[in-house]
Amino acid sequence: MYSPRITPAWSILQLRQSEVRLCCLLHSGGEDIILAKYACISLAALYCSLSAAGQEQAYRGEPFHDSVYHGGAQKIPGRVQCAYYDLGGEGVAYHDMDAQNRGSGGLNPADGTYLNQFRMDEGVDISYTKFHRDVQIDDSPYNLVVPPENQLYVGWTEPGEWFKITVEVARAGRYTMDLLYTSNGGGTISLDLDGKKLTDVLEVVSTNNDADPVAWRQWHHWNVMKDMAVGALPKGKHVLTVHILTNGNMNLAWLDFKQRGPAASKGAPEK
Ligand SMILES: [Ca+2]
Ligand SMILES: [Ca+2]
Repeated sequence: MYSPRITPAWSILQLRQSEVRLCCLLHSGGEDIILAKYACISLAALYCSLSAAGQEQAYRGEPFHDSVYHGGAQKIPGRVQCAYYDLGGEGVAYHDMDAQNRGSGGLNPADGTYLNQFRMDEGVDISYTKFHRDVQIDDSPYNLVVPPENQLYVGWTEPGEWFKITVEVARAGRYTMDLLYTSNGGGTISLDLDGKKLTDVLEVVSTNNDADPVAWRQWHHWNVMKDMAVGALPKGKHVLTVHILTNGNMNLAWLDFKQRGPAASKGAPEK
């Protein structure tokens, strides 16, 4: 069966049980001569064609940039900063459960400083690591790994939320990632690449510690999960989506991508 590429020039003439009859009017020699072209296409093929067309035009986000960061798409291999998720807003570059930024401009009052006001008008909830306070926050002895000071991170995560990050992959290959995070009670995340599943469900191990006498600090016990499975990444510019799947209550700072082998693993040794 002839399967034309479906463009706005085609219109549906007739809908049958499992196929549609299409018509495309072609102008030839000015407006006087109009040629009609007909085709039949199965409903399944029509669905695939429309889905592909939808995906081609879908993404309207762009790499994050501001007065401090103007490096464009974040680089892989390397550390991908979660707080530098793409520009584009709710429903395009991210989905957050509420429009308020509960970190920037909230917990961290708008005081004119870069860190307190970082992306404060966006729904994704962002904060940064704080050291040397009267009550230790992100430099407490309950850390498993000491994070950098003033490290921006995506917090107040809830199941169903996601954010997209445009990345530039220097070399095709198989990758793993290290994750700098906290997790009050454990949770799961997953990654998509260009709208398609990249990873299985990734378990984020709890950093809760009953020995900590300060209840709210359960959200500030930092750790790095090493070598989380990612899989094959193709060379070039791509859009990564981070999904919060279950439990939430995670703070996600960076994803450090490391190449572990060539794209096709035909007996090549692990590096
Ligand atoms: Ca929010
Ligand atoms: Ca949130």
